[in-house]
Amino acid sequence: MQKVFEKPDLLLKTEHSLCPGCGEPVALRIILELIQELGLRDRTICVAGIGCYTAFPMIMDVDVMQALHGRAPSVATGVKRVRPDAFVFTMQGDGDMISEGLQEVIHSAARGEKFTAIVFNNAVFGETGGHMTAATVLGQHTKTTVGGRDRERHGNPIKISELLAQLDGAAYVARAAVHTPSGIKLTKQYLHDAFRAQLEGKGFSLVEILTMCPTDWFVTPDQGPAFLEEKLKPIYPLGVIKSL
Ligand SMILES: Cc1ncc(C[n+]2csc(CCOP(=O)(O)OP(=O)(O)O)c2C)c(N)n1
Ligand code: SF4
Repeated sequence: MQKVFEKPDLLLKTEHSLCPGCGEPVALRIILELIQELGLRDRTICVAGIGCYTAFPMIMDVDVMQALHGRAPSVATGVKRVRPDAFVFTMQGDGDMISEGLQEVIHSAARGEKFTAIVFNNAVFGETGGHMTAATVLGQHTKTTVGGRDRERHGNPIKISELLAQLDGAAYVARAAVHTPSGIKLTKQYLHDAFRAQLEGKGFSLVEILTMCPTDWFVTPDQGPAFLEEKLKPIYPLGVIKSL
């Protein structure tokens, strides 16, 4: 039988410790495929935040620095400034970037730091058990918004891509999702364009990737894509928000 698809070499093994139906391993695979296809492996440095994706460095064959919760953009700033020849990307969750480290990413984008920020937005603090983040959508039931997120009580969700796209230092900003095959293809295209923006020295780039978290959405793994489509996508529309 002819082999038509295989894992990228940079993915050391296909087993992982994340939940069945999680979207984050899908996003990781695309990132590693692109790094391999663009021949960036030897100059890549990833700065990882803290969340379920913190398990990924064990299975990715690229250099990774671990940052404190929310601080990855500041660490990436330092890495890129001392190694301008390196290809640098951050890997954060919405809890890490939008709740705990919002000022870090805003200032990095405003300064036009030349790394690519990647945020896996599943609208919850996944690893610690499914609490509300700044990206939790109104009405969403989490461990800390038991009756659903309420505008008066908990405030409105922050749309990180739209927020950062306003800043002059941001060269490329897009939002993608990995809940369908066409979404996965588009995610790869947006990541490619963000990586290019960095390689051409245009400025800060961000790709927000909506990812499934069936465990903390209290649905079964097979219901994750529909939940993302119905609850998250209307609030977080997909597409390129800025491209200089
Ligand atoms: C300063 C600090 N506060 C809280 C924590 C606990 N903590 C670890 S992982 C995590 C949740 C991460 O959520 P997110 O970044 O959205 O990623 P996910 O787990 O959903 O992939 C939290 C709150 C921590 N490690 N450091
Ligand atoms: S808790 Fe959510 S984000 Fe974490 S591994 Fe499970 S499905 Fe993925």
